[in-house]
Amino acid sequence: MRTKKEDYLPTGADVLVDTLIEWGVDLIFGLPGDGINGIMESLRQRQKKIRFVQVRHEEAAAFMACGYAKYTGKLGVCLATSGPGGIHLLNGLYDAKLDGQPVLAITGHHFHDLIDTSAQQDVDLDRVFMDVALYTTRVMGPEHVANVAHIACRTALSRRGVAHINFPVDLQSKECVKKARSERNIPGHNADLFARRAGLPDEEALRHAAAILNAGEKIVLLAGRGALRAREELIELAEKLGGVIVKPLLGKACVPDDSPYTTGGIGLLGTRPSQEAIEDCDTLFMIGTSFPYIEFLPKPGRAKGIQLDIDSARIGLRYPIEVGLVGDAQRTLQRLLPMVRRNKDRSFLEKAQRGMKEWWELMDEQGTRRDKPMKPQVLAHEIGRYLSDDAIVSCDSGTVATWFARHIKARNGQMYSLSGTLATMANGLPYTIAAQLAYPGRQCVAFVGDGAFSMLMAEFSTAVKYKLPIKVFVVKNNTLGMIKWEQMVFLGNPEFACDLQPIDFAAYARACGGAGIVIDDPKLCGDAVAKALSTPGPVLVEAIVDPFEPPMPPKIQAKQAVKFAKALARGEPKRMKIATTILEDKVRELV
Ligand SMILES: Cc1ncc(C[n+]2csc(CCOP(=O)(O)OP(=O)(O)O)c2C)c(N)n1
Ligand SMILES: [Mg+2]
Repeated sequence: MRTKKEDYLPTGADVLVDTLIEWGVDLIFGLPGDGINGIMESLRQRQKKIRFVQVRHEEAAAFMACGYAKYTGKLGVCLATSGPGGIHLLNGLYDAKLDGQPVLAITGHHFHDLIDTSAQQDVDLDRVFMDVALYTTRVMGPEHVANVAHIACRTALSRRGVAHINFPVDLQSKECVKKARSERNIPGHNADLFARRAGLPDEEALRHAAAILNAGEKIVLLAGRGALRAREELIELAEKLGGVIVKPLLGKACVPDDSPYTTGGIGLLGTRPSQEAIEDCDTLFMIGTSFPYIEFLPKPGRAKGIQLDIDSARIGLRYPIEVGLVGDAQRTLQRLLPMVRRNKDRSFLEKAQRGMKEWWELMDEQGTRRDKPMKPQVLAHEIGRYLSDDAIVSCDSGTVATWFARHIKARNGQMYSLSGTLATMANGLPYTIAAQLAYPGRQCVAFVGDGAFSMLMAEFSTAVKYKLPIKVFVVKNNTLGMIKWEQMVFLGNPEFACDLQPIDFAAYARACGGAGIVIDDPKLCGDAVAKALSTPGPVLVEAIVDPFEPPMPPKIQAKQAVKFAKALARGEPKRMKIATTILEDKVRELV
């Protein structure tokens, strides 16, 4: 045993963890296993500098890394053991890949000299991760670690995606010895430095874009996640152009919902004024968005297109644009603004504002209904009212995303996210845990479906373990609601295999050591939401809602109505209840 400090030789794992620390990583999400024991030991010894957060399922660790990256702009890091542990990470890593988030995944591998011998947990994760990762490599020895770790961190950050290091377990604990280095592997030739791009398009492209904007009369600014830090510039541009800001869901917080320049969301869970603005516009300016539902964009050629994106590979991805601006949204808009003239014709904007007035009246009507069973919109409406100005709200895929999109009004200073492009379930709770770890003083809220929550519900105990005062609203309709409606409305089929066996979520939360509250009365909902938000510690609210409330599209297409009628006629088991709920909603919209 060595005693003198100068005799200390770092292990391969020490080098990895020290490199992460050099890159400013202070949080790592994961679950131990015998394939990563060496890394765990290095983390144990460095607890003051880097915190390990233990999850119950590695998928959650990857979601946490992705959510952490989304909410902080920093590198998210997750760690899993060899074989099954690494495989569990995949869904969360695809979430990061598809939403362009910098995430580093570290996995263990078998003893280096047993790899590819059908040994236990002998899965070549560096090959498994080839599609999801921009950079995936296998460590060949402790002297290799610094080289690959620097590249992995830099690649994830600069190319905004997933990097992966697969680390054979024996090499993790092996000490670095000078003579083991190959002669050309001279130490000290790396830098833990990430240089940001200035991010500005060239002058000519800017002038071209300004000319198109100045010639346009009905301009839509489609502002996604890349526009989140360009709030003032977006508003100034909309004001000058008499244009309308339409927000794909990842851009929900780019301007507050009460801004007179926005018509809110787009797509199936968007607003009617957004859809009308898109249908009517002559110019479409896409800013930091790769909104994937192209059927909701103007028909090709109907509007002149401009696109601004940090990644030139995304320019022209969704629309036949005439000019592409490659750059940072905020800085590019700052350059563009002086080139843009004020549009005197305000009629396009004013029409959208009239539409929004009606839209909000409809949303308020839906959000303040007092009938039982409680409408899910009522819960979302009350959450929106009582959230604090610094709230960070995460959602899952499902009908819940519709209520989240329409009824929780984003305010200045808040943050909102969900799995945008992968549209996975179960990310909402891990995102919220990551948000709370990143911002201990802020209000972190999950708004999730019962189906999605139950996929990774064990992570509620992670919040209890780490004393994270998250607030989780589980929208309990005892069904995979979104799919039920899709089967009926898109395909004309009666619903099949969507019912969920009810779970007493509030009791579960208490069993985990948190608080569990049930809300089922719309009259008491506001008070209960306020109480839940102010209850210290982790709180789960089980909100029992009407399973028959449909997530209506902003405008129903005739073919959807026909399919829906067919589904009811073909023996939809709950057709009477469904038909009356929809009829009732429709009548309320009209009166
Ligand atoms: C991992 C995953 N599995 C399946 C789906 C397909 N899917 C999308 S929404 C949904 C239902 C969600 O149900 P729930 O969480 O209860 O929310 P609700 O629709 O009832 O509001 C399903 C199964 C998905 N998006 N992701
Ligand atoms: Mg559900």
